[in-house]
Amino acid sequence: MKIKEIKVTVCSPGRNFVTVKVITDEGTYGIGDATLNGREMAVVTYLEEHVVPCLIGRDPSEIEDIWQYLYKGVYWRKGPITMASIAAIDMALWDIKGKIAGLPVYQLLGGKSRRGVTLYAHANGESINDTLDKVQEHVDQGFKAVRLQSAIPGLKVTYGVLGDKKDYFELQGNRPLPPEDEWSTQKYFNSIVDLMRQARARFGNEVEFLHDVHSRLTPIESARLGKLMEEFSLLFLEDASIAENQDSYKVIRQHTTTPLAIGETYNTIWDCKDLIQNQLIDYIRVAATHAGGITALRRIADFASIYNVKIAPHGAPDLSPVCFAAHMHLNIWAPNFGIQEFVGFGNDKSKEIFKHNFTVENGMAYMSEAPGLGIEFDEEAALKYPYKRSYLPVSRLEDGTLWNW
Ligand code: KDG
Ligand code: MG
Repeated sequence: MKIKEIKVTVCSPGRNFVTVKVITDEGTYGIGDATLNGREMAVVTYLEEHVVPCLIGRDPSEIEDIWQYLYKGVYWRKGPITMASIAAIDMALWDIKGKIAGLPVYQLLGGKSRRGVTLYAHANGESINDTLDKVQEHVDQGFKAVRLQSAIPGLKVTYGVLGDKKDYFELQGNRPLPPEDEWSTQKYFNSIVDLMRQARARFGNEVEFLHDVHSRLTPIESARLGKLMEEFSLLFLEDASIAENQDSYKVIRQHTTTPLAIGETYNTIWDCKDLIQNQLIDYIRVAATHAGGITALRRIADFASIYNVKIAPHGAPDLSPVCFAAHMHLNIWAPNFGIQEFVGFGNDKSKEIFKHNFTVENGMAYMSEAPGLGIEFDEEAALKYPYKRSYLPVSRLEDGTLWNW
């Protein structure tokens, strides 16, 4: 069997998604997600100009060799554009392998380690009460874990809070240039403790709480936050600080027992090797789309398992449902699975394009025995929603200084 054709499609059913379809000469095909929020077209060019021509005629069953060829075989290793491209091809090849074997991908990884995948939902509000009402909605739906983000009093916008937008899937619909958000560490500290205190007072200890700092704090500030959060027993505190210098997490770790999670922007195991090996984190949040696909995430999960670090894959609305499918297979298999971020299965336009039969019940996601990844991509439907340039906001301090994401 040979790879005959590879198509790259960008669609925007609210968010931009880059989808790869690898087609064999025997007619079997597989799909993969190559979406890199705000840099989508760079990945499309990388794939079309530098990856697709090298893969035509190759044997699609040689997933590992193709992965190594696209990673080691290239002088310029790593980076988000390279790794998103490798990821999409890798997912598509696993999809093909599963379809040919007549087995879901998780069976090829080693089979199920659990009945279903535990999810955490998002509660984002304009005020603490508003956020807590959203927690209530998720609890009423059966979720046992919820991420809490609330608008910070005194700031015009708080990243991650919806404002007047109806849903996450439209959040970035019309941002042809990056908007600018404000950040104040002092204002944040003035409100975050109240949010968690009121949440525990209202929901007791039956619900797991999580919180994402979006890397806005320095390590010592994160250490302080971690200590303040201890009384609220978070499942994890996410992206407390940037960890380009992985050693910097030692500062946080030595001050607090609040569990730490990081990794959604990481592209390889090298970005988190020290964090994992030195047990500076508890959850690694790499996404299949951004860190080299199923092949790479399987390797990171195995490495992390030696150090008691669990996987908690990124699940934001800017990862396509194809990435969610890849995560489902990894999560159901990985002995060290922690939790999966979940914001729903997309809006109606997205559901018209991506078809699957994953189900959610009482805060858990379940999958069928469908062979491969168990997700279909409708190219005709995708063409109805063309690419729209759109960016995440940049973050500035109140005096104008450009700040961390
Ligand atoms: O592209 C950026 C988003 O995916 C990110 O802001 C979402 O932090 C995020 C999360 O945890 O889902
Ligand atoms: Mg995050």
